[in-house]
Amino acid sequence: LVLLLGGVCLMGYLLLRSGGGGGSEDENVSRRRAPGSAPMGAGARDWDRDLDLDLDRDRDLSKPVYEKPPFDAGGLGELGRAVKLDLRGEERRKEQESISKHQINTYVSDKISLHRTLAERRNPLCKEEKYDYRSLPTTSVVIAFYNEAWSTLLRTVHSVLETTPDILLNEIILVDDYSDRAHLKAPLEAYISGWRKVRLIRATKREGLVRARLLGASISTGDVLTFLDCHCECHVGWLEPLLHRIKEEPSAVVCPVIDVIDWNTFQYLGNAGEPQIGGFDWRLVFTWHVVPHYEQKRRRSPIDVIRSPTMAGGLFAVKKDYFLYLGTYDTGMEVWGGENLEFSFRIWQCGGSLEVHPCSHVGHVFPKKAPYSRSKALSNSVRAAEVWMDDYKELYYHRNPHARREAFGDVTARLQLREKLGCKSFKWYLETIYPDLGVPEDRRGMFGMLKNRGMADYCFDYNPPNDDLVAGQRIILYPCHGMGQNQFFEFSSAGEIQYNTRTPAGCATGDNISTYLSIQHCRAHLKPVPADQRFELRTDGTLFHKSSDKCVQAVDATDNGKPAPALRPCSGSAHQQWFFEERMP
Ligand code: LR7
Ligand code: MN
Repeated sequence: LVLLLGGVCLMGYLLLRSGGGGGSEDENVSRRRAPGSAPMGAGARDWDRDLDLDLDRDRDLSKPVYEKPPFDAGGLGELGRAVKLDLRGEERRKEQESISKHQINTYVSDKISLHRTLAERRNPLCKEEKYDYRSLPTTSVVIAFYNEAWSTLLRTVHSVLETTPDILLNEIILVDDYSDRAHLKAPLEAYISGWRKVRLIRATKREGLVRARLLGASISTGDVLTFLDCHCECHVGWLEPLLHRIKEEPSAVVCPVIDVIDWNTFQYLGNAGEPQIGGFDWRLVFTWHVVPHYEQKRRRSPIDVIRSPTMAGGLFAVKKDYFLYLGTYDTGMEVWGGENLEFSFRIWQCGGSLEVHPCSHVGHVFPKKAPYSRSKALSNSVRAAEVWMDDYKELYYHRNPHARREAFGDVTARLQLREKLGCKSFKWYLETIYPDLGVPEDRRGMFGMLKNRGMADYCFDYNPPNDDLVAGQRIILYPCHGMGQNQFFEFSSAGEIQYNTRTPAGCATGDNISTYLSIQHCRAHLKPVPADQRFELRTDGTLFHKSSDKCVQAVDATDNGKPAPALRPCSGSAHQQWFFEERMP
């Protein structure tokens, strides 16, 4: 391990505390009968007795590292309830200050017990699963943190200790990624000192989450590495399903269901319904999806694992030797972003599987907005594209022309890894693992900025009000920026004007009433393409909309005073002439 992680170890780290590491597991695993249990009936045969003792012992084997204090019915935020404080004056100011500092309402978090009990969120079938604790692999939980607030970090640690069977946990490894906040220095060390199974190591420079996690992994002793973000809460029974699946299939990388903890109220929003799986769009942004039909068919029970094309990145378990075999992480990635898609592609393309286990639930606080700069995400994504996406990386570059100019460093070692492991192509991955992702055609001259001749330097522009592609939002005209993204359109061979940077793809849709073009979900699966989404791009550049018998025209002042494309009687004027421009560096 040390050899393989050599690069990481060279960075140096300070081993601060090692509570428990090699401590005897047995002293905590009582083999006595539970108090009050009935004595064996006379005449019971030996094998009956053995069975009885076994069950008894297993009950003890699920004991957590530390018992959760009794549930406090009146406590703020207990059972994951929302906390809403009616604050005024100085207290209100402090609350606002906590939000602007952490992008999480840590004022509220500080008032909630670090040991709060969560309500049951699992499918009832999960509780019927019984595990043979002694045969499950052990794990090290690695939690990297950078400038995390006190109560969110410590609630994460307590929740792991209080929901994880002692016998399965080798240690929690906290990795401080060179934080500069005082509470994470001596006060943190003092707080955890004397705890069993909690170790704290510190990076000696800012490593970013990839190398920080690897630093933690490099001193781990468990069979399985379990990574968590530093603002999580584990639900009872979260770990067993992950380890059980890995025991059954050592090349499976398994994610818990990620429940949302509200950044403002700390409400725990999980539910027992079908979890979502991960995907991505052609900007290489991670997306969530409902479980597709073919996957539902493959599964035999609602508590079977769900295969997922990608993972969100923060929360997963992987067998340590398999993680090493797969080449851990790309250590050329900095700070935040991209590593989750890179790892997802690599897992699938190199013969593993990526799964979500419906019985494992972990809550995660999604902050109001990013609490630190994430500008490195671009070069990280480019590294992922360069190594794993073959020619499909062009689809990404077309939609992010600036990515092509990004200095992404050297990926030779990662390409060699791909070669060495004999990994499959991205085409295989798309066809086999993510068939639902629409693959754009990107025919030469038929994609990029959609520019008008009459209104020079104005382009089709689409800005969904939130991250979802909201059907019905109007397309506007905006000064061309050449950055792809929301000005990237493509004319498909079926005659659609597609907005397909995001998933699912949107299509320009015209109607006779408003005369404006809106983006709606493409309905091309209704062959032929529905008339309201069908256009003809003629050689003179006119975009003819057959169903309204009109042409797309650049109108500089629409009903709201702003320019937008609209359907008007065909005139052949320059305002009705369009062309695509793919701005290359
Ligand atoms: O420089 C850094 N050093 C760190 O140690 C930056 C971050 N970190 C730590 C950080 O303190 C945290 O514990 O790394 C962890 C992840 O950082 P977050 O919490 O700021 O990231 P996130 O939750 O916004 O982002 C998600 O995507 C990231 C892509 O790089 C990582 O994979 C995160 O782990 C991931 N989080 C999750 O998957 C939780 C569910 C969120 C979703 C969707
Ligand atoms: Mn996070």
